[in-house]
Amino acid sequence: MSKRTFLVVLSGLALVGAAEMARAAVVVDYTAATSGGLSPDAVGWTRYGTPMVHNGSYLLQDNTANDPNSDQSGEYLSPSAGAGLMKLASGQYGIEFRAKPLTDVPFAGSSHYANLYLFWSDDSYAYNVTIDRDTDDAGSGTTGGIKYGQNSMSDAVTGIDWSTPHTIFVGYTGVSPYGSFDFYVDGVLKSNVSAGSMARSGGWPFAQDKVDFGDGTTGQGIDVAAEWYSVKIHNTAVPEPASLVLLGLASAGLVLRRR
Ligand SMILES: [Ca+2]
Ligand SMILES: [Ca+2]
Ligand SMILES: [Ca+2]
Repeated sequence: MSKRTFLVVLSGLALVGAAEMARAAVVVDYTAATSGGLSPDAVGWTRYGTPMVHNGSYLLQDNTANDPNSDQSGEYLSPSAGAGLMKLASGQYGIEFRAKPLTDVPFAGSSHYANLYLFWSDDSYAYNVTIDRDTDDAGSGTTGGIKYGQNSMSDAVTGIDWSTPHTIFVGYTGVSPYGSFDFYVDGVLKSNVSAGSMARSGGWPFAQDKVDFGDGTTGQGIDVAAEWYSVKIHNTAVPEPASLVLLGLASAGLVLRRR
């Protein structure tokens, strides 16, 4: 290719990169490490139930320690990400969280999923995912994943070693009639689940265009523990395109240098 064509291509890449950077945004962000030691309810989120403990770099949800003989709940609901962001069949957004489950969520009853979960709603349905330390509930393992559902739980992702925290991104792409969710682990696409499979009937206005996280149940005889590092809402269905951003910057640098 000619030098001129080469420069035009590079300029185009730089523009694409710049446009992507401008378009992609985190619209709701709670990150424990940069919160100044403040819990979510001190920065605009709504708390329900037992507070989590801010441990410097994470929030500790430990309702196993909070009265071992009874079951607590404690969760935080975000501010709005903007009315209409979460729209069935046409919206585009991402729920991102970084966490580490310290105990397993076994599936033995219809409320267990909510002991360690995220919950959000579009204009038509609600969705929830559970952070699952041990996929087969055998007790000792740390290889788990992300599940969805309530009366029955299904695997969205398996094979996650939860001995360390991981960043999960659940990106929604709205296409008629339901669209689907892409599941990323540490920026790598792992699976795609139809939104119709995850949808819970009825709109849930309290969580529309918001995300709720933590422990949402006092029932059924278990409590679990987890570290929560961050919870965010993005206005795109893909994680921050780090490679594209770098490409854009590199291209811009090359173009500038060649002028
Ligand atoms: Ca308890
Ligand atoms: Ca609980
Ligand atoms: Ca489990």
